[in-house]
Parts: sequence; C-alpha cells; structure tokens
Amino acid sequence: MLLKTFDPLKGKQLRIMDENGEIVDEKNMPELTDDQVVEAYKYMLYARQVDLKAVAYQRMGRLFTLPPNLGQEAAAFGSAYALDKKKDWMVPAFREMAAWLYWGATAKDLYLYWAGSEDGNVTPDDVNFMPSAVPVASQVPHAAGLGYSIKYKGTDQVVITYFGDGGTSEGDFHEGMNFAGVFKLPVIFFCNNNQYAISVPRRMQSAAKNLADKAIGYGMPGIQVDGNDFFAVYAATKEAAEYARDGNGPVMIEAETYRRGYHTTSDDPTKYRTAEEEAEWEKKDPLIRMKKYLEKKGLWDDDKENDYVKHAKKDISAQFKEVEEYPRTSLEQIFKYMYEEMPDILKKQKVEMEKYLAGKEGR
Ligand SMILES: Cc1ncc(C[n+]2csc(CCOP(=O)(O)OP(=O)(O)O)c2C)c(N)n1
Repeated sequence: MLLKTFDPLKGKQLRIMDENGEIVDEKNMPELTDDQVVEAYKYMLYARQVDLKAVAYQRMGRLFTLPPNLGQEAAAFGSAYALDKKKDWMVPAFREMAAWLYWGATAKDLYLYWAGSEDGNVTPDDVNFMPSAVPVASQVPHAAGLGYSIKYKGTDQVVITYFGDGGTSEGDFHEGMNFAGVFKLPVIFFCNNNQYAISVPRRMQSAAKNLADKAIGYGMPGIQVDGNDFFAVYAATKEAAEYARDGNGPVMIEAETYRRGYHTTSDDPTKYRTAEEEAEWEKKDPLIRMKKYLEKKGLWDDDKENDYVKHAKKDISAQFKEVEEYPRTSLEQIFKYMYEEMPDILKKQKVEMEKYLAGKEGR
C-alpha cells in the first residue's frame, strides 16, 4: 500500500526511477509491459514536440499567450495513463498537455484554443474532460461536484483534477478538498508542484513542509511522488484510483516537478531564478531519464528517437496548418458560450463592441 507506506509527514517521497534511468525501488515498480512503457515514452515525447512547437509558433506571432509544459510531461501523462479514459473524468487546469493529448484532445484542438477559438475546447464524444481552467484552482470545486454526482449516481468512475503549488493557497482548493473529504468522494487531487507560481517560489507559497501534508487536514491520504518519474506518478495514481473507486474517498497526490520553461510566453524566468537552478532540474528531466531506462533495456535508441520526432513534427505541422486555415473567431463566439441564453448585460456589451469595431474599421 503506497498510500500507507509513503507518509508525507514522515518526509517520504515515492521514487521508482532515478535521474539515470535506474530502477531504485524494484518492489513498487508498476506492472507494465515493455510495449506500454515505450508507448508511454512516445506519448510524452509527442507532447513535448507539441509544446516546443507551440512556443515557437507563439514567438512568430502565430498563437497567443500560452503556458509551456516543458519538464512536466511525466506528471501529466503518468497520472492520466493510470486512469480509464473511456470512463473517468479529467478536470484540468492549464498545464497538463500530455494528459489532454492522451485523453483525446489533438494538437489541433490545443493550438486552436491558443489561437483564440473556443472550438479547441470541444471534447470528443466518447471521453469525459472539462475545458482548461485559467482562474487558479476554480477547477477544484468542479471536480468535487463531479465526484458528488458520481457518488450519488453510483457509477463506477473517478475524477482527477490538476492544479499547481500556487493553487493550493486558494480558497477554492480548500472548499473542494474539504467537501470531497467530508462526503468521501472519488476524486484524485493532483498537485503539479512545479516549484513556482509565476515568480513566487514554492518556499514562499506555503509554510507546509510538503504540499501533500495538506491532505491530512481534510481527512484524506496524501502522497508525494517524484513528478519527473513516470513510474512513480503512474503507480501512485493507479493506487489512488483504486482507493477512490472502492468507495474510500479522495486522495491528494503531490508530484514534485519543475517548470523548465516560462510561466507563460509573457514571462521572463531569468528575473526570478538562476541558470544554475535550471541546469540542476534539466538533469532531472522526465524524458531524459525515461530514454536512458529504455535504452538500457534495448527498447529505444537515437535512430528510433530521431525517426519518431521527425514524424511527430510533420504531423504537428499539418495540424497547425489546419488551425491557420480555420475560420477566424467571430465576435458572436466570444459572447455566446457562458450562458445558454445570452443575458441583457452581455447583449449590451456585444452591441458596444460591434460599434467600437465598426468605428475602428471606419477610421
Ligand atoms: C484566481 C486567479 N488569480 C490569479 C491568476 C493569475 N495567475 C495565472 S497562473 C498563476 C499562478 C499559478 O501557479 P500554480 O498554481 O503554481 O500553477 P502553474 O502556473 O505553476 O502551473 C496566477 C497567479 C489567475 N489566473 N486566477
């Protein structure tokens, strides 16, 4: 039982694979076939290419502001891969690209959204996930609400919701965690502790020794994992899902990781952290260690990597082309999604905006 053994209050963190791709905790290694592990690596590698391209397109002025995911692929993908994507619910924040892609969103969807089109938020029919939530931690009570409905209906599902270290300081976090704890709801609260909330470092965010400690106050188990270790993330989430599905209530997972890139493309991390720190975390990168692991097992090599990346880039470029050819977002779309019937106040704002735009064009 990982949830019992890895007590965050005792300073324990689950780590199965180290930075050199060595398995350091054989006992807790999840049961995955070689094919599954290669598949996992490919998903993470693909997500990284989508992310790198997104930043490049944004820098060319072809996408709007976006939050890069570099370095956080194992936390996002490892957790999503441990759930049943045809059955469970995902309630994301805005930095879990690898989870989105695994769950059924396409690179095109993600790019469309960052190109300003709500159409990028349309979920495939056969999966359950919510749109990106930019108001920090607002998704946490949404997940608790979904958990409540699952418990009420008695369906055999669990919910996973993601938030950052900064998210744990919000009132919404408290309310969602508290509600789920009281009603023993099947929710996994997954904290991507990437060490920063924009420029606020983890040590300034909370006096709690570990963020996973916060779970205890809400009467649920908490576990801290090495968030750059795919195996640790997968194993902890798998167990959390079983625990929640069996009716035991929620679990909080803290994945210790690092945002290697910008907070968003509008940010300059050199203003608040050192190059030395970034270099230290680069060594702990989730893909580097996974590649080393696979190479040692003879399952992957540079040729396979180059070939895969070449194909991924081609596929991603084709999807981006579709985004650039997509009809421009209309004014109507900007106003129409919040309510089924547009209220008067929004109708008024829309008319004002139309007048403003007409005036601008007339000039
Ligand atoms: C309620 C709210 N307050 C402030 C912001 C501005 N904001 C956007 S992201 C962010 C920091 C979030 O940090 P964290 O929760 O650690 O997630 P990360 O961005 O590191 O993934 C802030 C303050 C916001 N979007 N919503």
